[in-house]
Amino acid sequence: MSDIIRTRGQAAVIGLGVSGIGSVQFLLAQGFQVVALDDRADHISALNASNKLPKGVQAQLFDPSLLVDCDPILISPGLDPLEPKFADLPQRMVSDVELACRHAHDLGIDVVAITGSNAKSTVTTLVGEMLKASGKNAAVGGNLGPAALSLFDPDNQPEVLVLEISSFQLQCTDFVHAKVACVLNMSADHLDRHGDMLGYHTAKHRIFEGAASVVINRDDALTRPLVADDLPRITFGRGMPDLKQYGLYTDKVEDDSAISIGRGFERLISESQLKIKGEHNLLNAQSALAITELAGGDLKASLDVLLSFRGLAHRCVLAGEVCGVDYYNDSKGTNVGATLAAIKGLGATYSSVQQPKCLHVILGGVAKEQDFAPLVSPLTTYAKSICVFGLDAPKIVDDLKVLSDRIKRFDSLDQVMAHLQTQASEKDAVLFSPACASFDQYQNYMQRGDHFESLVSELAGEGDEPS
Ligand code: UMA
Ligand code: ADP
Repeated sequence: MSDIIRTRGQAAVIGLGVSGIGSVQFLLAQGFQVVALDDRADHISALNASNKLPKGVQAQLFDPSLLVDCDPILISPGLDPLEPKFADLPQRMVSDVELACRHAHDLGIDVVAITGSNAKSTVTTLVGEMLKASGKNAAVGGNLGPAALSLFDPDNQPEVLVLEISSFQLQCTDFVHAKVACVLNMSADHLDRHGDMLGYHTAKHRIFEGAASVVINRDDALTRPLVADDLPRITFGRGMPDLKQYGLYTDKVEDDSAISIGRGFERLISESQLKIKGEHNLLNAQSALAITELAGGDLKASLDVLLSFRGLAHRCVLAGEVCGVDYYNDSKGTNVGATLAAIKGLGATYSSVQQPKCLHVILGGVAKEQDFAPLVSPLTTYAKSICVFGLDAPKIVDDLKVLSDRIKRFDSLDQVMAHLQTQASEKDAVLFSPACASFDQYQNYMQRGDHFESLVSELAGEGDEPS
C-alpha cells in the first residue's frame, strides 16, 4: 500500500468544492481524521448547514496552524499551491488525482491518463465509452467530473480509471503510473497560473511519470515525453498512417473522395460517417482509438462508439438554424487554441468558392493573459464579421487590429445576438467560441453556453412569426 495512504492519521483538504468534498469522503473511508478547510466564510457556513460533508466533519476557515499534524494535505485544483500562504506548510501538498492514482495502483486498477490544452473531455469520454463497449468496467472522471477519488466503489471496483487531468491537478501530482498516458495537444492556456509556456508544459508532462505506454500527436512535438522517450507508443496525426499507427487518408478511392481515418494500411471510418465535425474531431477520434487500443479495448466496439458519438454539449454543437443561418455553441472554446480549431473546422465546412468568408465569430470574456494574434490568419480567411464582448474586449480588439474593418465591440452577448440577427445571411454560420474564460459575466462556460442557446431559441421564435 502506498505510504501516503497507509499512515491513516490526520489528513487535510483545502478547498471544499467538487474535488475537495470527494477527497474528504475518500479519506474518511480510508480511516483518516479529516481537517476540512476553505477560504470562503459564506461557503463554510452553507456547507456546515447542509449534509454535503460527511457526519462528524466540520468545514473551517483556512488557518495554517490547523495543518501542523496533517499528512497528506490535499489541495483542490482551483487553489494555487505557490501562493505565499502555503509557503510554510510542513508537508508537501498533493492533488486528489495523485491519491487516486496511488490507490488504483495499490488495488491493481489500471489508470488511463489524458491531458492536453484542448479536447480532453471529448477524448476522455470517448475512451471511457470505447472501453465500456469493449466489456471493461471503466470509471470516467477527474477534471470533467466526478472527482477522481469519487470513482472508487468497494462494492463494484472499476477495472480501469479513465482520468481527464488538468494542468492544475498535475501541478501537485508526483505519482501517476498510467497504463496509457497522453498529452493530446499543447497551446497556450492558464499562463496566469503557470507563469509561462515552460511552466505550463512542465506541469502537463508530469502525466508521463511512471507511464507504461504513451500516445503521441505527431503534429505537435510538445506532446512527446522528454524523458523515457523509448516507451511503447502509438501515434496519431493529420498525415497518412505508418504501420500500426493512426492517421488520415485523404486520397480518392473509386468514387469516394471522403477523408478517412486509417490504422496502418486499413481505412477504418470516413469523415462523412462521423457525427462530430471538423478536422480537430478527426484527430480526437484517432487519439481515442489509439488510447483505447493501448488500454486493451476492442477496435470494432470502439468504431461503433465513434459512429454514434454526437459530441459533448457546448463543444461546437449546432444550437439551431434561424432564417438559413446555422448557430454553433462552442462556449467550451475557452482559449485561443480551441477557438482556432473551431474556426478552421467550421470555416472549412461552410466556405465555398462563391462565399469563402462564411462565419460570424463571437469572442470575449476573461483573456487569461493570452495573445489573440494567432486568430488573425483563420479569421482573415473565414470571418465575415467578428463580434467582441466582455471584460477583455479592448485587449482582443487591440490584438486583432489588422482586422478592424470587420470587428465590432459590444457589452453583452444579448447585444451581439441582436446585431447578428440583422447581419447574418442565408448559408452563413455564427460561431460562439469565445477563446476566453466566462467568469466576468457567467458562473462557468456551461451557463454561458446555455445563455447563447436561449438567445438562439428566442431568435428562432421571432423568425417563425408570420411577417
Ligand atoms: N477556494 C478557496 N480558496 C481559493 C479558491 C477557491 O478556498 O483561493 C475554495 C472555494 O471556496 C470552493 C473550492 O475551493 O469551495 C473550489 O475548488 P476548485 O476551484 O478546485 O473547484 P472544484 O469544485 O473542486 O472543481 C475542481 C475543478 N476546478 C478547477 O480546476 C478550477 C473542476 O474542473 C473539476 O471538474 C473538479 O475539481 C473535479 O475534479 C473545472 C475546471 O474549470 C471544470 N477546470 C479547469 C479547466 O478545465 O480549464 C482546469
Ligand atoms: P477540454 O476538456 O480540453 O477543454 P473539450 O473536449 O471540452 O476539451 O473541448 C473544448 C474545446 O476545444 C472545444 O469546444 C473545441 O473548440 C476545442 N477542440 C476540440 N478538439 C480540439 C483539438 N483536437 N484541437 C484543438 N481544439 C480542439
